[in-house]
Amino acid sequence: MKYISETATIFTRYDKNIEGLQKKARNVSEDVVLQKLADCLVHGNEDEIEEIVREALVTRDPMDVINKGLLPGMKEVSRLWDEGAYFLPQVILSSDAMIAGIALCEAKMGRPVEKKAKVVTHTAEGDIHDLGQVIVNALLNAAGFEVINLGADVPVDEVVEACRIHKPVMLSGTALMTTTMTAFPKIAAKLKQLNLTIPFVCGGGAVSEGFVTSFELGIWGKEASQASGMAEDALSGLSWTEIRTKWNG
Ligand code: B12
Repeated sequence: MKYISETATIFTRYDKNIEGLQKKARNVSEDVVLQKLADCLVHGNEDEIEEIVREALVTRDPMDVINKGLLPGMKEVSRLWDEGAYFLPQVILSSDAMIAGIALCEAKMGRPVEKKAKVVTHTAEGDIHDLGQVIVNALLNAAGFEVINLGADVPVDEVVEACRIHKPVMLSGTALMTTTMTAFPKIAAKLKQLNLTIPFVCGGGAVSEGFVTSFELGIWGKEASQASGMAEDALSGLSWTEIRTKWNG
């Protein structure tokens, strides 16, 4: 019978490993408070994040808090995941902290009483990665658009039906997986069949410009910050082809 002589490596405290890796997270800002915010996100500390976001919002613009603190922090989380350092539990904690932080920024931005026009937003069928969509929602709201938020994992027909009912100036889609982004051309084809030529801005880590511009109505959204500018263009009467020409290469 064989006996194992070295047992030290059999049981691994992943939480202890992660403590070390978190210390290796890169600094993302020279602003002490924004750095504290990014660190808090990397540690997935939902309890503390609210206090730090409130502190940051005292003297900073909510957009800066999102773009210079929360987003770079989440990029570090993505990097740790890509390097195999983080597992699902850590990423879930970080994304919950991110959502809590964005909600506070959104509340601070305030919402104009009169809405300019409707924009339908969704995350693709089968996909629960909704952080990009949450940011897009916050920015569109802040820019005065009425956001019809369908949430995540939305069936193709539900998206099409929402467009038929609400007649939005723009449709937004987010997909983080190669398996789910295939919903976008299906939605676009169904909209075309109904003669609903709504500019359909598709973003999310999985989608590329080449993919999105390969189907009619599709416009590639690289950064969430483009969403309100694109919606303004749609509101001013630019067609999906004109918006694509303006924003895509
Ligand atoms: C966070 C995360 C999760 C979280 C999601 C929490 C949430 N509420 O979103 C949790 C832990 C739940 C999760 C689960 C899973 N995940 Co995950 N996850 C990630 C991770 C680490 C970060 C993604 C993220 O949120 N990025 C930050 C956001 C802000 O980026 P974004 O959405 O792309 O948005 C930006 C732009 O694209 C743009 N944008 C987006 N939408 C729009 C719209 C408009 C209009 C505009 C203008 C712009 C725009 O603006 C934003 C920036 O400004 C990535 C790794 C990575 N490197 O990306 C993996 C990743 C996406 N996950 C992956 C996988 C496989 C999964 C799981 C299947 C794992 C599992 N085995 O269970 C499940 C998915 C279950 C499902 N059915 O969806 C894979 C996908 C692989 C692929 N290409 O198909 C990735 C790439 C990891 C990897 N390298 O393998 N995940």
